[in-house]
Amino acid sequence: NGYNVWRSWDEQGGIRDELYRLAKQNPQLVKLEVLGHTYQGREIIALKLTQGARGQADGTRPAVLYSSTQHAREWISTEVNRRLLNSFIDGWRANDKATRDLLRNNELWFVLVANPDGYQYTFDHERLWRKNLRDNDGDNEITRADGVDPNRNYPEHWGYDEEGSSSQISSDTYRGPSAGSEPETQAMMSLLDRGRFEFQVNYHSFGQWLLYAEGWQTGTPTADDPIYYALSGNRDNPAIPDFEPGLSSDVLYVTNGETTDFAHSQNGTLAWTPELGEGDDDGGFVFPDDEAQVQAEFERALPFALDVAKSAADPANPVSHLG
Ligand code: 0X9
Ligand code: ZN
Repeated sequence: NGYNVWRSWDEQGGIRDELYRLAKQNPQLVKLEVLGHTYQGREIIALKLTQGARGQADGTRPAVLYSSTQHAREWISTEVNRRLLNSFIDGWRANDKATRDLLRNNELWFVLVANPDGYQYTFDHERLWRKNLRDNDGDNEITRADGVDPNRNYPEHWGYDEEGSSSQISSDTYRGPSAGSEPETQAMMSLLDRGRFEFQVNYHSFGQWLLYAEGWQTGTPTADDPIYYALSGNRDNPAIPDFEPGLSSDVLYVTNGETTDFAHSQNGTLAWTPELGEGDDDGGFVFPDDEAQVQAEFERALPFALDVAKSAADPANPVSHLG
């Protein structure tokens, strides 16, 4: 496809193929589930990793969801999450004791591309596309007027105000015609609503933030704060180096109809939105197509991702590599 690192959804050896291959090669560990289909008919795929994955009913072990690429152009989030998925599978295959223990006692779920239509579109047509591919104006072609922001469509304070999402179809934060209207939203909801996820890590880019829910809220302390603080670290010593942790509305901006807010308010899931990669408004979404830099970003994000997995069994006593 002309890139060193990035792989599209549809291409041979692309992300979809890899998910099927990993499931096929690791039947004892991996269960693949099609959560739903997009407007253009692409599958929205989740993998569950746990020992004896296929014989073990879902939700019987403490669960964590690692999701990514709701926003089509945020390729580094696919790639970091893909490497995380592979690191667990590789650790299992290599009989690494810590990995085996984690996967015996927990369910780790992965949705690498939550918006596969949009993601594919960024490879084929427009690198900086963000939303899904709903044909808002019904003219049978995709233009600026189309697409819904998958991260503004959830039935949690949906449409709460015009600042945290938009009613304008051409806006990049268009919230959709109704709460939960989008197939991508419904697919993710079918997973989030199934049982309790202790934690969700919803990778986005960019900005080097470690945001936590709830996005529509401003500065309200909650009973969950001690766990958020323990796992996120602080400004001087954040859980992902150089990522400023904080309530998303404080450090970034307010949102509504947002995924992690839904997970939190509906099911008590504690959820983060790491904003991977640095950059500015022009270049930030286009992470360098460079293996060393992509791997470094993954390695930077890894200890926090592992902390979350290790903490799922007893969230009230979080385990942090920060000590
Ligand atoms: O606006 C968003 O959806 C996210 N930023 S991005 O630049 N990747 O589009 C931030 C969402 C943060 N919201 C919550 N954590 N609630
Ligand atoms: Zn995003």
